[in-house]
Amino acid sequence: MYRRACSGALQPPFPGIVKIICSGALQSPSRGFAAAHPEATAPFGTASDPSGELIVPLLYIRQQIFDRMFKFLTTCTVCLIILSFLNAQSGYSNYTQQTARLNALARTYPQLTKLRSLIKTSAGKDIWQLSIGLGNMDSKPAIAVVGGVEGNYLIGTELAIGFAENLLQGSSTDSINSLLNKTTFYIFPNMSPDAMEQYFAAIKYERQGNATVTDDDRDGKTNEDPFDDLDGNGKITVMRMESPVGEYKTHPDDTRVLVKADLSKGEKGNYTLFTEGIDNDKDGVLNEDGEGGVWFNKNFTYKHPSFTPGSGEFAISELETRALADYLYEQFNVYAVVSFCSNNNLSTPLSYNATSATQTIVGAWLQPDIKVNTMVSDLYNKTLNMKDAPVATPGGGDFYSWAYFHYGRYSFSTPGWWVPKTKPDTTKQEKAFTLEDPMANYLRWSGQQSLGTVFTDWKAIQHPDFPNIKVEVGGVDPFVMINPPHKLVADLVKKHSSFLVKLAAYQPELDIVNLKTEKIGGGLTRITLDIINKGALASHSKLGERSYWVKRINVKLNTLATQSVISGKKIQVLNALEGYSSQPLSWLVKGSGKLTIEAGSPTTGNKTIEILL
Ligand SMILES: [Ca+2]
Ligand SMILES: [Ca+2]
Ligand SMILES: [Ca+2]
Ligand SMILES: [Ca+2]
Repeated sequence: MYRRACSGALQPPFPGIVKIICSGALQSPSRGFAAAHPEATAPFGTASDPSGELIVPLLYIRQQIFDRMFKFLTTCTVCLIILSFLNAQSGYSNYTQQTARLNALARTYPQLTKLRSLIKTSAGKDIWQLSIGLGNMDSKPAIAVVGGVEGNYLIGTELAIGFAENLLQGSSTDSINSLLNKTTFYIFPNMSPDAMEQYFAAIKYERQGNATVTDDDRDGKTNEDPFDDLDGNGKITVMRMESPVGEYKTHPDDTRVLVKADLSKGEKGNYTLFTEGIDNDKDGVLNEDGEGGVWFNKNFTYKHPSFTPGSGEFAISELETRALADYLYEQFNVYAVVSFCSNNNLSTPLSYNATSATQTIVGAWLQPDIKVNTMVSDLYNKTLNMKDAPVATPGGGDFYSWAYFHYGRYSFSTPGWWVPKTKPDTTKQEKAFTLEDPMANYLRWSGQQSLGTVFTDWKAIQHPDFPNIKVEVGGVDPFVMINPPHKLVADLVKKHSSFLVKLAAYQPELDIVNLKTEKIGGGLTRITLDIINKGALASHSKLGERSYWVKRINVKLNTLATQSVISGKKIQVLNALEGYSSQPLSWLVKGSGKLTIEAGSPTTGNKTIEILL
């Protein structure tokens, strides 16, 4: 038996295992191997025939086995090194790697960080919150930084974790140390961990929904018609079907690309476009209900798109949306929310819409907040120096709109990266496009950047739902048009970190100046002073000023029992103080001795002065 094992079954499985490991099935090669070859689980020392007859000298066999084991382990090690190298090259961190990076920061910088799981998603993945600051973090004005707002924007999560890494690596410098003395950062790197893992899955597609099981088309069945990888390339792209009444035609300068035919110019389309797949449930619609439940960026309260796929049964229906909203509502010290997703008011600021802004239910940013947006956008563009960002209108139920309209804070959002407008490379005989199109531009750019294969060429398939019609599968890879090649991530992290640090320097900051006390007879003293905002941002957004849930600047006179305030309020609440502005206040106080005046709010910090009457 052993001879058989040695000369036959035992020999080939070793290279077999190596092959399995090399091809990526790392989890259970030994289990698979053992199941397929139970004889190989026999201890090596029992190398004897059942009859007890030794067929080959034992030492020789041991040496043979040792040699093979050594070769096997060496090959495994090489494979693992190659795998980890490839992994490092491919770049984007999956959930496990994100978790490891955050834990590493918490371990390395215990004095400056607090890492906790805000909540677990329905799939059991932690929503991490990394708070960075000094001392009592919740008592200082804060910026919330949120990534994974959309599960397909991996760059957003990289920017959020990368910012934390950059900030903490610089924490020994005086400038970062004094920043952390004044400002707290609440970082939520990935609000869509269930969806984001689709990037790393066997079949890649841009997913935004979490693991909540949903019936997207409300037919009583769940996940009954997902995408189908018809060409077996591990990616969900698109299908084009020839049709005399199709909406699409090929791009005049790049035949790989389809563009909408312009009916107003008398153009005629000849293709209909679908996502890749078949009609699994035969209801006449393709891929209408696959895996992927509720979208984080569709589940918030402002203009919640109820009854649309991905929005949830009701606003804030999901564990992670609820947890974040609940948490932030209690954090009165947050003055700005910076999120990374398709929504964008950083590279291009919003413009004032008087009609919507003056409605009873405010439908657009208020004018003073638009000014702030313009200023912050200017800071962003000067720091990033990236042009031609795509325009995106929030789709409702989105986090960025909630942060302004319902949370009442300055809300800034950016995709973090977009495909630059690309000039033709004349050395490659490229010509200027006669028709501007994002995909054609992307393919030109990726070609010039030598990014390798990013487009699956159109290939005809037999489609069961469209017999006798020419259907082709192909198209640009998922993710690549919204997430940069990983080699660009470090520079983007550096620039966005710089932007966030500069934004913190715009923080509202309260002070009390120009104090004057005048004795006016009769034991009365007139006190005058200016409350000023030394920061560039207003103490609160104008919209926040209207919110009962935002804590405005409170000014309080603490008098002795022998003192009384004759005129002026002992306690008063101020409206938002614009950036670099002041508000004069005065009181008439009767009596003598010490009194203190306190002014402050969670977003501006506090200031106390002492006066001797
Ligand atoms: Ca369904
Ligand atoms: Ca495919
Ligand atoms: Ca269907
Ligand atoms: Ca399908």
